[in-house]
Amino acid sequence: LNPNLQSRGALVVLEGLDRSGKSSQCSQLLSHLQSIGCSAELWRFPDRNTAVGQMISAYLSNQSNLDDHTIHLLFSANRWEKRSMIEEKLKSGTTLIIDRYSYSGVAFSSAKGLDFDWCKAPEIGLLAPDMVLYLDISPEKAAERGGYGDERYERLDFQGKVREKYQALHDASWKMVDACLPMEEVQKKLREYVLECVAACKNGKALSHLWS
Ligand code: NYM
Ligand code: MG
Repeated sequence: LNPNLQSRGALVVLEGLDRSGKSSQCSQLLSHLQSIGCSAELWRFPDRNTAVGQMISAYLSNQSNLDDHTIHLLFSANRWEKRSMIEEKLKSGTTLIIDRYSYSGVAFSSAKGLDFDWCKAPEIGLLAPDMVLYLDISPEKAAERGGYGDERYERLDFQGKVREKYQALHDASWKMVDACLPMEEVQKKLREYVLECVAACKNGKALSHLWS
């Protein structure tokens, strides 16, 4: 172990279409990490608890209307308001599992027709995840899972566009997991990836920033 390297927690992001199973997988991951004595927390974006988050929540539940650019920037602001807390957590040795991050921001807004690079711009400088786990599912299969809710974006045709945008965003650092495998198998794969990532960060892997 190089003594100049800082041991820290890992920043792990789960992404995927609505009803891809992210939230259940995230909570199982958290329980697993905690059960093996790893300090970990589960966060999600949007974080609906802040003032900005409440505006986002009202928009998603159709209680308010906002210009597409405006809501995009609010989603981004919601990450920026948590940026320093994320950094503190990681530096204190806590691993963060985050349900959605900047990739959701870009995929959902650009699927509406906003310029892809314009959508990426406000995310520049946020902490880059150490690992992105993408739960891959077709919108048709996702819709079979008890159907979508009533929130904005939860429509089959739109989810298809979001998936295309995710495909444009993903790079070699993403781990693609077939979300149609049995839940336990998805969880098994996710655990393997996360443990690998936690070990790398413990051994001094440096933090980086978007978009890297
Ligand atoms: N969403 C989420 C965005 O449009 N932009 C973002 O930056 C983020 C983080 O919010 N359909 C969308 C994706 C989801 C919706 O998220 C609510 P969830 O995880 O379903 O509560
Ligand atoms: Mg949802």
